[in-house]
Amino acid sequence: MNYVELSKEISYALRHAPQEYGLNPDEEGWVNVNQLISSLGRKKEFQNISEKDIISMIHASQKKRHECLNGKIRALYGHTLNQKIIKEVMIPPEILFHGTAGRFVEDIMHQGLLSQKRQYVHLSEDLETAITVGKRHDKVPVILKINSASAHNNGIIFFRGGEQIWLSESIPSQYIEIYDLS
Ligand code: HQG
Repeated sequence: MNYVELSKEISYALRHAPQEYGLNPDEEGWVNVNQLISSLGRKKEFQNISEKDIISMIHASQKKRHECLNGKIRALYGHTLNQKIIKEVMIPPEILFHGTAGRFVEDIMHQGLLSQKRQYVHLSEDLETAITVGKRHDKVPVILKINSASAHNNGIIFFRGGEQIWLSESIPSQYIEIYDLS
């Protein structure tokens, strides 16, 4: 069983294209796990997948991207669906990080951090996750430090994503500074 491929396929289905898989996420993004399994089964490589395999895949992953409970499964973050997924509002830690590409920094410092194609801005509690995320966009990423306590005090809403991941509305540039990695 290739857990990475399974994880990517499930992320695609739950974050971006549930209709393609005949799935109808509820307002928190949950779908019926058996419906997902039968839809995945149309592809040769996922023909014999069971709920147990999916749970093992979630546990094997370093990043908690999905949650499977009581016959249902959801992606914890990353959604681009039109239907906005309702997340749990929470008080963020004092500081959060965001890894990005150098070429985006000027715009970010003017417009703030925007969610772009996704439903929320994605932030992380730890530097390491931010660096990994930034490397998806740039060989030498830029790390932004977000003054989340101050943003929260001024009414910006934060939500819980995965274990390391926080979600938020747009973050105006006054709360953002470049973090010196050296
Ligand atoms: C940038 C992965 C110009 C932003 C990760 C980012 C994450 C701006 C890019 C999750 C901007 C969007 C999401 C502005 C933001 N001007 N660029 N005003 N505001 N940007 O992929 O946060 O591994 O949609 O800096 O771990 O990189 O798949 O978001 O570079 O948690 O589970 O626009 O995806 O999770 O890129 O990554 P993305 P992201 P998984």
